[in-house]
Amino acid sequence: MGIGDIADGLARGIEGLGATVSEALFEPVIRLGVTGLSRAGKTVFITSLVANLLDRGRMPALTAAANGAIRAAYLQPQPDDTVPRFDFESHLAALTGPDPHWPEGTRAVSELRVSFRVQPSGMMGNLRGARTVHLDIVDYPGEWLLDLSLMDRSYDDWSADLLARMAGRPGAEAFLAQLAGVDRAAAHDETVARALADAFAAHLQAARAAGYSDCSPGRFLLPGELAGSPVLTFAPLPPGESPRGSLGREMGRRFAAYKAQVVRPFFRDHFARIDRQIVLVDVLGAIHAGPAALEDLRRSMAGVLRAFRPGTAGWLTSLLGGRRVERILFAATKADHLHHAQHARLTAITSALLREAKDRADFAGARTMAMSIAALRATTEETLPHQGRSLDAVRGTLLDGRQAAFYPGELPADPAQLLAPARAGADRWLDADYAIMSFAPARLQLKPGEGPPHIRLDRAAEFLIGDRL
Ligand SMILES: Nc1nc2c(ncn2[C@@H]2O[C@H](COP(=O)(O)OP(=O)(O)OP(=O)(O)O)[C@@H](O)[C@H]2O)c(=O)[nH]1
Ligand SMILES: [Mg+2]
Repeated sequence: MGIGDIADGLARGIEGLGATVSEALFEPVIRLGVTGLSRAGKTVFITSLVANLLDRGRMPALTAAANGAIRAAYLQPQPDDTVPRFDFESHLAALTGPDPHWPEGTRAVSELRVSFRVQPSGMMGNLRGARTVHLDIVDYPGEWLLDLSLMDRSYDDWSADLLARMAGRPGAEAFLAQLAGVDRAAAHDETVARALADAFAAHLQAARAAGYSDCSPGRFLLPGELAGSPVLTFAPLPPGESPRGSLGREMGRRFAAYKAQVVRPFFRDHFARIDRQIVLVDVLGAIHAGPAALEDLRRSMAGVLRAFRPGTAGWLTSLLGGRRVERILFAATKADHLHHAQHARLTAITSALLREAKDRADFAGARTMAMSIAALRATTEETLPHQGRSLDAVRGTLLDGRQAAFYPGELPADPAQLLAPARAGADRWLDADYAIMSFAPARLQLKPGEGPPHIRLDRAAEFLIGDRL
């Protein structure tokens, strides 16, 4: 990371600051970063959070909502003219309409601004008058997040790591077979490069479909307008010489171009100036998928969160122009799959899973917290009799419309009971079975002033933005 890069980051930061009218008018802006791998629950979280900020009847733990300091909340045209607006209305209609369904996976970046008119009650409030606070939120495809972990890696380093892990994964065989017939020192040939890149992309798609989290580069999964371009025509190669004009040299160059022209601008434009961050993790889904998936999730999240390196001179920090993320919430999503009696255990597992990132953030002076949440509660709790004892279960509507009660298994009180075997490479959980069900969103009848039902979304909001309202 050179000085030039840092200067670029700083200049952008200042330019960005000057550009928004509201900041020029001293209306404070909170930029909330919503971080999470694909399917972690970002789009549902943003939709439900915004709906519950507009209609605050279910937000008792958000102090400024409960005590009436928030006089009004409304959606604003977003600050960036070149970023599409987050389609809040369509997502909300999908979740809360007569035929409730989950939104589709996100394919492009979008943005939304919620503005609050805030007047604290009591004498201070009356003296100071009402003020406006803006909350900016960005949504993006989770696939792209993993690219963060590429930034501080060289092409050879990345290749070696990837090739070491690839064997046995879906689609790897076909790619490795092609690779065996390729000489990295041979003169670059676009046909060879394209064939390799296609086989590599096919492998990533297949691995992702099989539940692996660490499938990057992200644009190989969701190329958008970059499909077929040279920045997406590379693949990992085994170590060796790369003379000028060789395949190895060209692949290395494209990897560097991918980082410089695709990854860096994305994070510069959308993650710069983040004050508050929520890291959403589908911990239950990974536990259900088994030890390998949980370890894969742990490693992927550590790789991603390392890039934020709060407090040190990481490349992303340099883009932030010295600005720090002040608060980070680590949230296990979809907690409505569990009876609340088990939420504390899920939270403890989440904390332990993200321990490395949390310690680093704590050390750098950010406030951190872990929590189990459901952005959209799709179940109700129920206690079922079972072989002379009772099981704390949940009930919901399955995707095919049937009703089902469901007991997901008992999470251990000690997170190490899951994390240790996962790290050690166990191929299944020894003394427990964890199930998960795909529930559809429940059909709702919202009263006026009420947002969609959730679990601890109000506490999450209080931690993330409560002090600024
Ligand atoms: N039961 C339950 N399921 C949820 C909740 N939030 C998300 N889900 C499930 O998780 C899936 C993914 O949620 P999204 O919000 O689309 O995930 P995302 O992080 O935006 O995913 P990408 O757009 O692919 O990056 C949904 O389709 C639901 O099946 C929740 O609060 N409760
Ligand atoms: Mg999404």
